[in-house]
Amino acid sequence: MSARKIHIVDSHTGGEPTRVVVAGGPDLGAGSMAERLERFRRDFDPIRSAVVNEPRGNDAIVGALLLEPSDPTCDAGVIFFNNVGYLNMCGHGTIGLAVTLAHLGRVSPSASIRLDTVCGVVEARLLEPNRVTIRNVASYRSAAQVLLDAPGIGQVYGDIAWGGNWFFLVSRHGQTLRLERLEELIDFTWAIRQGLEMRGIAGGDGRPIDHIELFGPPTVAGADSRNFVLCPGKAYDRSPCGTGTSAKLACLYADGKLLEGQVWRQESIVGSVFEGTVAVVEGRIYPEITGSAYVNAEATLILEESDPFCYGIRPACQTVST
Ligand code: PYC
Repeated sequence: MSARKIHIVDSHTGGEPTRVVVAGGPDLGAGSMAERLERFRRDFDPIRSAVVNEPRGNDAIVGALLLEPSDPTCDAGVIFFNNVGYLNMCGHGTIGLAVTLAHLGRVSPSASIRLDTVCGVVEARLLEPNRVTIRNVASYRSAAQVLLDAPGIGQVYGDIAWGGNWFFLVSRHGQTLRLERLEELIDFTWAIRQGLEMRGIAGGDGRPIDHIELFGPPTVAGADSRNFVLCPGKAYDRSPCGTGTSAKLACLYADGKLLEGQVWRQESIVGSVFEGTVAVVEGRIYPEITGSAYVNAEATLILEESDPFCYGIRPACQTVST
């Protein structure tokens, strides 16, 4: 049988990688983006793993499968995925996708693009070849200052907010947010994640809270805050996290600490910065996030069935002998 070939373009947004599948991905047929995501999960999950996991990728990469939109007002559709599954939305990935489409000459370097995502339409405006503003889906806080007793770390309070994914946002945690403390920060946030699961604390729509976000003082001039974001597969976000910053903006707005149009500069754990504002339309909060992305590779992945790790290194592969 001949090998499957998948053409990808890699970029990073504030240090966080995005791998756009531009050709050779799975045929998910017609239907809404949510229906196609379910088809991806059910019938083609090994391809997700092959694209982002080792030995071709790594835990931090977010994949973006480029598709025809199901919403006719959109220019393209996209399904985001990671080392362990699928994302509803991805802010850094949307910025990376817009820069990638410009790099490929599929849109002009000053284009405005409407993207059909699993959780709604997201707009991306290219300001410069590498700089993009996205208007995210409506974001909101579903619960404020929820008390959590987490294994090994005790009590923490966090807000629960939606920014295209569900986040638990913690400001009082006693942690110093420095890259040198990566292992401690991962352990701490993973304990929060486990605590949320153990205690059945979920997002406003009952779905799991699979992103944890800590906030601390900024280190970059002009930034308002620094964050550390733990992603669902235990990787940390190198960027300030587009959906996480959206969730933060929704909380700040709800607390009266951010006005419509006022700029919030969110620094990441590696020192990259997103600028965020909110627009309020009919009472709903639409975050706008601006960041920079750079294309850094184009490649063809080869999926050769005789390769014992053809579909990536996953827990189920651990018993495969080479
Ligand atoms: O930028 O929204 C984001 C994101 C989610 C997970 C990793 N990055």
